[in-house]
Amino acid sequence: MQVWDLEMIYKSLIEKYRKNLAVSDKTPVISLHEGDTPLIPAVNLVKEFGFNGEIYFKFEGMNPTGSFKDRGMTLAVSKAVEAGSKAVICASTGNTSASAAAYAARAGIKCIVLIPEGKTALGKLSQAVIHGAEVLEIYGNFDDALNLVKELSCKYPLTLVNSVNSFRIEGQKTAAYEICENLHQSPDYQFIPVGNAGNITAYWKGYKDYNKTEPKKYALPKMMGFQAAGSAPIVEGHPIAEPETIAAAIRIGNPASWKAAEEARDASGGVIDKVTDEEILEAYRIVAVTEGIFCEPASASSIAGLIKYIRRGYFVNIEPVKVVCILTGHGLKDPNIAFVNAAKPRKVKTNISDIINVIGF
Ligand code: AN7
Repeated sequence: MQVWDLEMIYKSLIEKYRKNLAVSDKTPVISLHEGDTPLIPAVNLVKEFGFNGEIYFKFEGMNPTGSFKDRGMTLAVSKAVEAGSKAVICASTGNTSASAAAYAARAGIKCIVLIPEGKTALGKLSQAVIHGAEVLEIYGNFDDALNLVKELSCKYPLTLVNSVNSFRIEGQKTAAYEICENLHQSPDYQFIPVGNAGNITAYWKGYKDYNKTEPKKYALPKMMGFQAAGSAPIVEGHPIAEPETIAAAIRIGNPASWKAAEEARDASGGVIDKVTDEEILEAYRIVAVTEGIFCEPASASSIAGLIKYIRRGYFVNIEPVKVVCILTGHGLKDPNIAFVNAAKPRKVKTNISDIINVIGF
């Protein structure tokens, strides 16, 4: 099969949503076949919690580099190349750097990433280095790194590909389109992790686009964002100087899209709330064990938020609802966390009776 046949079968995210994105015939499409991720009904979770309605997981871990960042990166890097850029730069807790490195490699341009020292999951770091990015660990946190790359991209010919680059948000809004296409309506509630707050902003934008289509069948969902308790600036109402959480991807103390996230919350009648590391890890295990879905801890904050609100009785005495939980990244990004939070493999002798003894049959 020739490559052009493959291009006919698969439409890149940019091709699929061309009319909704700021691209022209002159935009080179840098794609790794991102998007079109599964919307998985959480049938077991619904049973386990006796939930009054439907729960779906939008599993963004199925994107080519294993996170939702690819939706924004395909557009940001394509536009960078169109503008003649020879290098992209970003700050990252891990997933942005993995995605930027891959798309820059595909485009044949340089990628420079600044990450907080010692806090990046090995899976993400390994992606950035193998794609040939220049990876700089700074003695500071994500917020320090973001300030530095903003300044560097102003002073040098480096295109910033963090979500302050509006093409990132534009690309990421397509996930909301896919949900509406799959459900033939919008969900009533969307639960989503909040770190730098770009993604909640992007989804809100996507739902608003769909809400404008005629005939009217796409209402606006309530946006339910969740920060980790030790890194919850929007919930606390002030920046957190030294954010902490086991969910390193959302260890962010001063989100770039703070205002836009509040706008999404308020205009939708939703909430931005926090969940503890214990609640995040519980949700991380529950979704793995009951649904067979392995997401990373930051992603599990959306499920932790949903479980917290179910237990609190938030959905009692209302009509059955449709809920979508965004699982932003794949669990394989950070296998160490899984090992610390699950039963260890057991060693047995090489014979049947010992094996039967151990498994208890
Ligand atoms: C798995 O990679 O900020 O609220 O630098 O990796 O749009 O920031 C990652 C964030 C949620 C939060 N889930 O999304 C980065 C970075 C996962 C993530 C978020 C991130 P935003």
